[in-house]
Amino acid sequence: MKFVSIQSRREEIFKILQACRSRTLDLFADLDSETLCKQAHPDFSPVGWHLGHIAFTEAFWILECCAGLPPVFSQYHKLFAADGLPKSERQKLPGIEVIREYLDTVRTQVLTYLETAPLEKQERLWRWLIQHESQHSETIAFLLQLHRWDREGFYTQLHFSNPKSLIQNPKSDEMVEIPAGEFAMGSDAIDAQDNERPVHRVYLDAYRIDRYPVTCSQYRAFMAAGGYQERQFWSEEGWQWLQDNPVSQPLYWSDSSDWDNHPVCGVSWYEAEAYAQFAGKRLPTEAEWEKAASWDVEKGQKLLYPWGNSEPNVKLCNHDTLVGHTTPVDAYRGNQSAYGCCDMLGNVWEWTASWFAGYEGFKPYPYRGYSQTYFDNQHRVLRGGSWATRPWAMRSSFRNWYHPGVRQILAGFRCAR
Ligand code: AVJ
Ligand code: FE
Repeated sequence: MKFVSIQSRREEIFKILQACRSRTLDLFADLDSETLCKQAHPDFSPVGWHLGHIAFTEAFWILECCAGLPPVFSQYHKLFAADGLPKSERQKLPGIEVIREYLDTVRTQVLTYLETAPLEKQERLWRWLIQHESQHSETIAFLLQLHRWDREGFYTQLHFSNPKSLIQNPKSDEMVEIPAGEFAMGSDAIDAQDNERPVHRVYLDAYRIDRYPVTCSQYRAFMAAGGYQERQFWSEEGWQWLQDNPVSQPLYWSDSSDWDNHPVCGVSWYEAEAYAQFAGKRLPTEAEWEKAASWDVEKGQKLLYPWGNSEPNVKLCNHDTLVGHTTPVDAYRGNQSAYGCCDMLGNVWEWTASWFAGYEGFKPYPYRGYSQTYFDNQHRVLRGGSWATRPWAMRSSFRNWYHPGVRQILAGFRCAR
């Protein structure tokens, strides 16, 4: 490991805190007060709540726990704490100016504290906090999409300028062969979440995995084959889910062939499972996904990102709400993994077959309810990040998790065999 002075790490954290905040606030530019306070869906809080919760979390961990400062805006603690009120009671919110004032007041104190904070002991917490905001920022982004979609129909506003598919017909059926062997799973880096730790060796038998995420045109074939009507494609649980949630297409779906090379987006885990069954494939385990994304067998090394160790940017993948919707699965040159898998980070989250669970030796951080509460065999792991994922929460070892029935998140999938 190369030595990085505390001072330059302080500066880096300062820069990222500010960059992350600026991306969050961009989402609220000319947002009306009704949308701020309204639930887009009963499973999710209003976007204004997420914004206040970002301020609350920063104040709690940095100002109260680290700096030992007295609480600020304590009248809003119950409202903006994750365990304060049920989601349906989070709609009576202060105005955007007040929430902004809350954010700014906290941030000013936080930056002052950062100047002298004992980073050698706290760096992990600061980096966790940045990722906490990043994740809420993504949630805000897809909730705003849901609101827009309710108002005007999601696809009317889209125009496909850039980037385009590189080739007319990406061979989206192609699979990549991953030979048997060990790889290093997880991360012990300073910015790793508790659920990514510790790094451990995993042996996998040979398998094949799709080179690209499943596209809309592939998924259309499933629909045309009676995908949503035929019992045979669905597991027992999946069929039950379909009876309880009678849908006939992904949530973010368009019939237009303009979308053919885009990844399917807005499917539950059960729909992904059914498609895989239809295709004679299965969903990859998260270990299979991570090995395909990150292992460089020739170097015997794990890479941070499929393309190597350089940070995500606009030329490498569709992320950070820079495009604002999905892009063709082959639109980005040079983002393939060492094994040759494409479009693994950004664009759409990818459902995996795995239940969310702690790796052996798991230690909760910074609190039990961050990850461990969800090791309950009721959450499936997603990998890779979406078009709305912030760069600070996107890497090959990053794990996301949701109930298998959730469709509002920006999720697609790829298959394995
Ligand atoms: C991992 C994205 C499911 O947003 O509920 C945010 C992350 N945890 N605050 C969520 C999280 C606490 C979490 N997800
Ligand atoms: Fe949170």
